[in-house]
Parts: sequence; structure tokens; C-alpha cells
Amino acid sequence: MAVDNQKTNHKELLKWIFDMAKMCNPDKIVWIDGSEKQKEQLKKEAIQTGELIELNQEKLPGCVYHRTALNDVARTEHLTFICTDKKEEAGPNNNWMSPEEAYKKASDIFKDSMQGRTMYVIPFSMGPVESEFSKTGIELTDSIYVVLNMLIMAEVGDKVLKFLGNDGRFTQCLHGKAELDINKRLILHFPQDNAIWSVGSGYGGNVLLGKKCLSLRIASYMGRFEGWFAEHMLIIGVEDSSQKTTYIAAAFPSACGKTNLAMLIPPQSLAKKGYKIWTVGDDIAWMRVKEDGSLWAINPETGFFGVLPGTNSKTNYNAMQTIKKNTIYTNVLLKDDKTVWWEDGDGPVPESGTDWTGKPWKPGLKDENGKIINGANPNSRFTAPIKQCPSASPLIDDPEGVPISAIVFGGRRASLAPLVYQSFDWQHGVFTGSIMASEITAAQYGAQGKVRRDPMAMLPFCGYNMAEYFKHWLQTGKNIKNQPKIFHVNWFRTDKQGKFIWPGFSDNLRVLEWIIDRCNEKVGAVETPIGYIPSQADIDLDGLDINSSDIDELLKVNNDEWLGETESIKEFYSQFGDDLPQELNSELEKLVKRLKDS
Ligand code: GTP
Ligand code: SPV
Ligand code: MN
Repeated sequence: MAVDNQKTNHKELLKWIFDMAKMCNPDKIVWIDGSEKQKEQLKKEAIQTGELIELNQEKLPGCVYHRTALNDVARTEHLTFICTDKKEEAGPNNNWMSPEEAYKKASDIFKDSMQGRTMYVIPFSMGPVESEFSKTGIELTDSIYVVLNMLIMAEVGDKVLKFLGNDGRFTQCLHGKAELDINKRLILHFPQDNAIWSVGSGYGGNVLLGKKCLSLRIASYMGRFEGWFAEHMLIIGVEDSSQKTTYIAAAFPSACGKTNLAMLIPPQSLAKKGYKIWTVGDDIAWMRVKEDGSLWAINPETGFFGVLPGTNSKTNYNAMQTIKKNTIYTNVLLKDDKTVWWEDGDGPVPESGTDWTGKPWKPGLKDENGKIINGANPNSRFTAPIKQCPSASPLIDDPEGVPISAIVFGGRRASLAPLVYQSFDWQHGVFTGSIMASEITAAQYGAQGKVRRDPMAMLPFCGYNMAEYFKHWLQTGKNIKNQPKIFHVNWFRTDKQGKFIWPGFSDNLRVLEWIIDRCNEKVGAVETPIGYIPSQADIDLDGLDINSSDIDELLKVNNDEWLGETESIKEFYSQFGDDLPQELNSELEKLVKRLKDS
């Protein structure tokens, strides 16, 4: 198979493409140039083959619909591996395979898997092209769906190749659908080779290799050696009435509210005070310390790959505006008029349609066990350009990024974790991030609802031993003169009936206001064994229909429950053995003492 060498003189790149094509054996190779014309052609082709369905172009201009295979609807963490020379480098937090075994196993699946198909070459940049902070990747894929998603999620095409020149560094990203068989699916990362191989899947996080694979797993590995952070964090700017914008980076596990928080609309009482929200990113933050001694962040993505169920004009108006055009809808309900719907979306429940599996659907339809059949998969998603978001920050393209004043960690916990608390200092903040826990959601394959520890929301995404990752956090903190303050939030505490106590969504700004005021030393706090919490009077509850005993409940720190938690933290820490930084053990001991003493 000849590789078109008119495109680039990058010998290493051409040789790699040649080698991969030799293995996968596609009928042809097509370079993605980033043009509208090529994008439209590919879309047409995918509509003809049925890979995509064209949606109602009057109501949803530029939008298409895609269904994945039935067993390919979320990231498969058990099939995701870090392939380093030594197992210890991957740590107890990762599945590990030796590079030799991994390349061999995947080669067997890739072999001739692109026969009768086209291999697309996608040059992409995470972060603005030519920014010192960006990383270049080349993804090879046999999926037009992947190409069209990448065109939204990253800077793609000739401009990236030009920037790469004859010898620029790039991450090798190979993706193939193969048979879309879960038993022949592998998501492999080779941080020491700067390479990713993904085979047997067609679902988002498994196949849009610039996203979780490069921008978190590979990038976290790079950041450790290069002195920066690659994090599973949204970035939001909160502008106040004096036109000062405070930037916050927040890490919540998958499907725990990043996209929603990143583009929230202030509730009336806070809008009146002059607050405005600017969205910088909803999933990934790359952060580094600059000469001014502050921590600066960019969002390396140019699009959102967001959860649809639960998204409506009330919960997330900005998202609903963003996805009106040029959007790829995956695994939602297809209505008879070729528009789309999902559970807890806008408008009345449609009387009929075709569900995400392709079967006729009606409300109330039940399966053989009497369970209601959803129209949309719980992890159905939209892919849309950030620039279409009404709250998109004017700084989304700024290669320097934005300065971060607060870091917020958070999980989905029905009990224990209060609505918000602030850590005592950076080291205690790293401890707070390291003990995060959250209920498993539909964003990953596995037991839903079970609480698991997910430090910094990075458990599935840290490309190396997490004990070393904690050290990197502790160490890098020492280089930050203007350290961001570190907080923890929980929007998901429930009452005895299992209902969320906190209204969430827009009203989360009430909590962010306290956080920002703490950063600016404008408000006090109450000291508890786990950190500082607000007094009820310091959270603006104007216009909220919630009684003060509920707020008490939300802010409660139960020492006995927390002592139980420290046992589980000890157990979690023990898997890291002597690698765990002693600072964290000492924070744990201090927490136990404070809980017993107060
Ligand atoms: P990933 O894209 O998987 O990383 O998820 P995410 O963290 O961006 O989560 P997202 O904002 O998409 O929210 C996931 C689900 O949580 C959606 O169904 C939301 O409606 C719901 N959700 C988000 N914020 C809140 C909140 O403040 N309160 C409650 N109760 N639900 C929320
Ligand atoms: C997540 O699961 O955290 C996501 C979606 O943001 S995916 O791209 O599939 O990882
Ligand atoms: Mn995510």
C-alpha cells in the first residue's frame, strides 16, 4: 500500500503509516485535510452506508445520528491497559500488560482488519496549533464517525501537518473497529513509546484517541516528567459585578456534573448581583506553573462530548443551545420526524420512535423482566463545537490559558461528604483529592451505583503509578507561589427517601460564590475535622425553596461516619505500599486525631 508522500516529508511519520497499513491492509489511505468540503463528502458517504443517519435538516441543521454496537456504549476500563516495561510503573491503579504481549495481541486483531475499508489519517493538535503547550497526534482509523468527531474535538488537518514539519514529535494513535467484538477489544497505551493502540470498539472515550487516551493517560505521564498537570477537570470563569473573572478548575468523575457546572446559568438572585459564567472547558485541563508564580490552565479540546440524559433547557440551557446545529448525536431516541429525544430531555415524551438499539419504541415499553426500556442509552452523548456554546469564554483559543484561583474536587455521594468544604492548605488539599470517592455511573462499563475511590477523578485516566502521581501533586505545589485554594463539593447527598437534597445545576453557583469569596478572603468559615465549611448565613439562599434543616443536613460532618471512612481510606492507601508519599499517611493520621478529639 503506497502512502501519499506529497503530504509531508516527515520520514518517521510516513514509515509508521506504511507499517500500520501493511498490518491492517486497508483498500486505500485518505489524509484528513480539515476542509469543509472533505468533511461534507465523508458525511455523505457515511449516510449512504448507514454508519450515520441524517437528521431533520430544518430543525437540526448539520446534525447527524449514530448508533454504536449494543455492547459498545461506554468506556471499558477492564480492557484498558498501560503497557510499560515494568508493572510497578503502571501501579496498582492500572491494568498492565508488557509492551511485547500487548503489541502481539493487538496485532493479531488488527491484522487485515481494514480489508475492504479505508484508513483515514487524522493529524490533530490538542491545544491551539503552535502553542508551546500543545501536543500533536496522528490518529489512523477506519471509522468515518471517528473522523467527524475528531474534527469537532480537536484542531485537525493540514495546518497540524505543517506545524509538525519534517521531524516534529507526535503521538502515534492507531484505531480500528475490527469486528466491534468486546472479546477482541483492547485499549492500549505505551507511554514510553508515545503510542496508543485501540481496537474492537467504536465508542467515544475508547476511540477518540486525542481525548482520554492522549490528553489524560499519555499526557499525565508526560506531565510528570515535564513538570505539569493533565487533569480530568472542567475550567470555568466566574465574572463578578466588578468585571473581575475568577477561574476555577474542578475534577468530578465521569457523569458527575462537569459539563453542567462548566456552562451553568446563574440563578436569578445571583444574576442580579452581576455574576456571569464563562466556559473554558468541560472535561480536561492541562495546567502548568508560569513565571508569575500562578497555575495556568488550558482546555486542550475544541468540542464537548457530553451526556444527554438529564440535559434539558432547565438543567442546562447553554448545552441545549450548543447542540442545535452541527452536532453528532450518539445512542439517543430517534423520533419519527428525524429529530432526537432522551430521558429527561425537553418537550413531551414522544409517542413513538426508534430506540438507541434500533427497535420501535413507545413510552412505558417494558422488557421481559418488566423493566422499563429507555429510548436513549443512559450514556448517550452529543459531540458539538465549544464555539457554539453561548457561554464560551473569549479565551478558549488563548495559548496561555487562564490563571486558576481554586481547585475543586467532587464526587457523587449519597451520604458522608458535605455540600462543600475547604482544605487547610495545599498538602491537605492533595490528601482531600486523593481520598475522593464516587458512585459508578453509566459512563463506564461495570457495577452502577457502587461507591469506589477515584482520586482526583483520575482513577481510570492516570497513565502511571498513582503513588507517583500524588508525589507529583505535592512536589509541583511547592513551585506555585500563588497556590490555588483546594475545595471539595458534593451535589448528590440524598434524604431518607433517596431524593437529592441540594437542587444542584444553576444553584451550584451559590457554592462557587462562597469558594470565590474564600479565595479573595471576603468570607469566614467554620473549622471542622475535615476542613472549613461555610456557616449557613454565608451561602446565598435567596430565592431557593429549601429549609434550614436541610442545609444543616447538607453541611453536616458526622465524626463517626468519617472515622469509618478513614478505615476504608487506609485500606485503599495500603495497595500502594511504601510508594505512598508519607505526607498523605500523615494527613490521614491527623484527620483521625481531629475526628477523635472533637
Ligand atoms: P463526563 O462527560 O462523563 O466526564 O461527565 P460530566 O462530569 O461532564 O457530567 P455531566 O455534567 O454530563 O452530568 C452527568 C449527569 O449528572 C447528567 O445526567 C446531569 O443531568 C447530572 N447532573 C449534573 N449536575 C448535577 C447537579 O448539580 N445535581 C444533580 N442532581 N444532577 C446533576
Ligand atoms: C468520561 O467518561 O469521563 C467522558 C466520556 O468524558 S468518554 O470520552 O467516553 O471518556
Ligand atoms: Mn469525562
